[in-house]
Amino acid sequence: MTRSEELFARAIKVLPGGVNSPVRAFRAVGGKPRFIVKGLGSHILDEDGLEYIDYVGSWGPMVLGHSHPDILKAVYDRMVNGLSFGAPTALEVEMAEKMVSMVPNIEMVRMVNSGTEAVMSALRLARGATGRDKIIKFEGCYHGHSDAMLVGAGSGALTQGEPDSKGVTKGAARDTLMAQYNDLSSVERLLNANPGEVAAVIVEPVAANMGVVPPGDGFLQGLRALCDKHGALLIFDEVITGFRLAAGGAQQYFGVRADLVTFGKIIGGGMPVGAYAGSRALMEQVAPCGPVYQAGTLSGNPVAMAAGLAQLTILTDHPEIHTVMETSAQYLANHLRASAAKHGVKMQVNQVGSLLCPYFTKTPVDCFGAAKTSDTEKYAKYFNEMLLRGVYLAPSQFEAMFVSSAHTQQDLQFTVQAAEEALALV
Ligand code: HOZ
Repeated sequence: MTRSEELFARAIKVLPGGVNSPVRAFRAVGGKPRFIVKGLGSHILDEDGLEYIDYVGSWGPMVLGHSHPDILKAVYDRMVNGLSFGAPTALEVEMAEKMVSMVPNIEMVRMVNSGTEAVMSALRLARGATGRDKIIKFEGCYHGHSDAMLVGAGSGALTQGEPDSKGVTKGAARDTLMAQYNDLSSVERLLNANPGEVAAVIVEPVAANMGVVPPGDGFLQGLRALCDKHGALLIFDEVITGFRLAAGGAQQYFGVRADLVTFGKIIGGGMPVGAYAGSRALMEQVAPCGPVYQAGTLSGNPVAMAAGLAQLTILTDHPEIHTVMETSAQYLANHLRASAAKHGVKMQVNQVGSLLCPYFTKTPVDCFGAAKTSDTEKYAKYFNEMLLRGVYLAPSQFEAMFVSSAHTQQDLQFTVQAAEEALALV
């Protein structure tokens, strides 16, 4: 028995499924999860001393790779002075100023503790500010696990085959309306059928929890126009795309304005954190300024702020990082396509910025329906062959592959060689 297997055997006795978040249980790909002891740059090391090139990157936040010395130093320098006060610290102000300076169209920020919390709070704010109840989301988009968002959800809910979770009351789900990603007419129909009732349309500007599905030409612009026409707010869930696609996130990358933006783990450099942000007029609806209540002892936690601020500072000091990551992702995507063609594997590779995803299907993947045509058994086989060769991919078809600025040319070459071998076997 390996050390990871031993730990997993213990884990399943005390943690549901042996894990604290479903996808990492490896159920979608078979086999046992690897227990990680260490990460450095683009590599992670497991309990058995096996090393992998990591393309999960803690599901997105490790844009600079693991254990970046500036981030570790910021955490250490902060933590020796205390871990949490439940009172304001200077770091929260600096962090909010930094985010406002980087992201277009936001004037104020409220820090929370996770992307789930950010979305839940932004929806409450949208409802409070508009006096409307309904929310439009897209099938296959994932916005964390708050009740109202566990309807047609992507990520683990989709992998698990339960896009509508048990335990969500009809009442909580009733006001969530479902549209189809990249299909503006589906949004328009819902807005027309619910006049004056839709508080917000929430979207992942790049859908990255059903694999990676880029917005089609005019889709995000069309959402903006529809929201303006119907008096609804447009919420960009940038838990994955924020500060990753560009310093200013998807708003900058696609040139489309959102009313509210939600962020997650990336603004903590890997520490647990989230935030929502928008115009002063909207954000001043939040307590203690306004009537929309939301609070949290660990919100703006100084250690998380220190890590996040260090990461965002590096991103602003080195504006070339986003191009470097995008170029690496393009390299991987091109080589994957070439290897698939060489071995007669029907594959689509979607790539936007530093996000990519190979789908085992002949159908171009531009929507949820097309994503579901992927042969998930083939993905599982491919995943395991890559793992055997020392490449750690998302243990589910319906997640993204995350490239960081720490991935070297050598890593990329190793990865495409491993993929070449794996694709010959699927
Ligand atoms: N929901 C995350 C993927 N989109 C997975 C979280 C985890 O297992 O850490």
